[in-house]
Amino acid sequence: MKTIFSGIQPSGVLTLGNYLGAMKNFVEVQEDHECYFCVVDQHAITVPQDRLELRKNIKSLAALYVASGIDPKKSTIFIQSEVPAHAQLGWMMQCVSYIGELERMTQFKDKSDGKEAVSSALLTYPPLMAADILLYKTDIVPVGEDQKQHLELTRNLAERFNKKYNDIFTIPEVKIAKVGARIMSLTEPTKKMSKSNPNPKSYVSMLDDEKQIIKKIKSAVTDSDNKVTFDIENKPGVSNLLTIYSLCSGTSIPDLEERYKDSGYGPFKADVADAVVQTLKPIQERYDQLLESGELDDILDEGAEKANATSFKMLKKAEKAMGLGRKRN
Ligand code: ATP
Ligand code: LTN
Repeated sequence: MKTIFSGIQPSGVLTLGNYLGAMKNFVEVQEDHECYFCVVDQHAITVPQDRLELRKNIKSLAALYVASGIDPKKSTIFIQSEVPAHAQLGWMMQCVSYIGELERMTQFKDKSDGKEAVSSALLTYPPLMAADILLYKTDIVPVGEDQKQHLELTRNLAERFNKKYNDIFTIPEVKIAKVGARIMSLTEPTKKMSKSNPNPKSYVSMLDDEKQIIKKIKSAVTDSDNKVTFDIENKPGVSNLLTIYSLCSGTSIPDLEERYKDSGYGPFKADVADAVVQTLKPIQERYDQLLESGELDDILDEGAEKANATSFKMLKKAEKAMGLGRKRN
């Protein structure tokens, strides 16, 4: 059975973009793969975080994994900082990375652009992500479009390590959804929807209530031509809503175009909002139950135990390959 690993940062409440681009796909693949889904809190601290907010977001993300349908009996759900091998191998992967290749990462450029105090970890974030993946002999990494470049780098680092030291790492493949890999902002549809965007109108949070969802979708930026057609170049806002609607309802985009060809944006937006509400409602109900019970802590304890056992073995192999520590007789 092939192994899957993916991670999401607890850097805010998850958005519909995270759900449609990442989490929804995790649920589908767990049936026939060995899966590890991680709350990557050590990645989140590469930019400043309020400690109490971070604590809350970590639990919230773990609960959303489970509420969305990731079954702890089938998949391992855990928190990155509870499995020390990640930071340990992360350091070793930094030692095989070059500053030049890290500076070329778009996410680094975007997140550091115009800022005065940029943490060095924002630059060395990709070697830690490589460690996350390589510790579990991962074959496939399902992510949104924005992570493609980091995955390419992970493959390069793994190949470099294998060549230089010992052939121990599995080279992972990236898996990007055909539709939904890049859900766009509701206020600026040429930018991706992001949970760390300071404007809450730009995204639908997975925990928004019905009223908020309707309001945000109704005020989503479109254009003045009032025709529901899919055209990313010229109609990014409408195309984004069509993508969201299609993924939430299971109806294809051409079928939706046909259905709304004579109606304007008003009725279309009302139905998009309804489809989003219907998608998120059951997840939110399960989420509330989980946070009220002790079930989540048990799931995370068990997940950390399993992830620690697996990752420790690979960490030791990597240390041996690099010559760290002592040889024991
Ligand atoms: P941040 O804004 O804090 O950088 P983010 O919202 O971009 O966070 P991540 O934690 O970086 O979210 O990403 C988690 C997963 O969700 C990744 O697989 C990422 O590719 C995917 N993802 C993030 N935003 C979108 C989006 N707008 N559309 C589709 N997938 C997305
Ligand atoms: N960099 C990713 C989060 C992330 C991840 C990973 C994704 C950290 N480690 C390992 C897949 C596999 C992001 O910002 N979305």
